[in-house]
Amino acid sequence: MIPRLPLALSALLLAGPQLAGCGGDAQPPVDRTAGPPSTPTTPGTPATPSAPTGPATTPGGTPILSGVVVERLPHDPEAFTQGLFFVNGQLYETTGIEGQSELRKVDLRTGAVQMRRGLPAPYFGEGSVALDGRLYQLTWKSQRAFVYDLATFQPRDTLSYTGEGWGLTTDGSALYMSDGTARLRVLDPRTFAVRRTIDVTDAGAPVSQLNELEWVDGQIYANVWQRDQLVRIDPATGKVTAWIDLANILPASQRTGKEDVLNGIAYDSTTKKLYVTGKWWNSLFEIRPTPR
Ligand SMILES: [Ca+2]
Repeated sequence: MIPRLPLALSALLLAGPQLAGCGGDAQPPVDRTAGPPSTPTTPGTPATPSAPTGPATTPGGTPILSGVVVERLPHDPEAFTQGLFFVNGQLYETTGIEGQSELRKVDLRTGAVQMRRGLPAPYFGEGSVALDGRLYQLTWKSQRAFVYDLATFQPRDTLSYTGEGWGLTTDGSALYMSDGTARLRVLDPRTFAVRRTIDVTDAGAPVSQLNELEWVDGQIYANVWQRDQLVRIDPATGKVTAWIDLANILPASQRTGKEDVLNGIAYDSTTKKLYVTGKWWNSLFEIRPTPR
């Protein structure tokens, strides 16, 4: 916690509406203040945005952590990242856009694609995760999930669901799926039957636009679409237990203007390192959520 100095208080008031965690109609992100998400970030934003500064909580009292950058690694700027995860220290990624969607096995250190498989049109690839040697890939609006052999990327199964498919993660037993709303589905990995749902709220208000997901030591981390912040969710209650601020993690001076939004969270349980990237970003960042 930080003392309520005048500077800290004014930062808190300024940040309040963006961090209140309302639904999709809320004013988004820090990015929106500068224009569309693909444009460079606001002039005058802090030179070291990932430093642990700023308000320590939202107006509703939820902790805000800073995502301090530990290491910056290469990422394919042609990857419209939709899903990102590790299995035994190996990084995997799924990408989107109709006609360009892929499954990828990726070298963490170099960003090189070691194995790939395209998903043909009309499918628009979305989130992904692996469980028990099966790689699951969602599609945006086709209501189909494709299942592949993780080792070979050979197709194994096709499952169906209602609504849109956005993000996917696993606790090692069930799958957790987002669809752009504030509700996560807990799915049977063999059938995609819905075991239960989780309504995600922050200080009582729904947090919608939940996108890419990651299970990290019993908590779910989620990208909030078009925000430069992650939420950390208690899967038992759906309550947001922290915001992780990644505002301008990709510095404006290093953007080409093509970059879309932050998306992609992967936790390597073998090293206990947490990584994030974005759609068409040229970098993958190891971050450490740090209290302010
Ligand atoms: Ca993930």
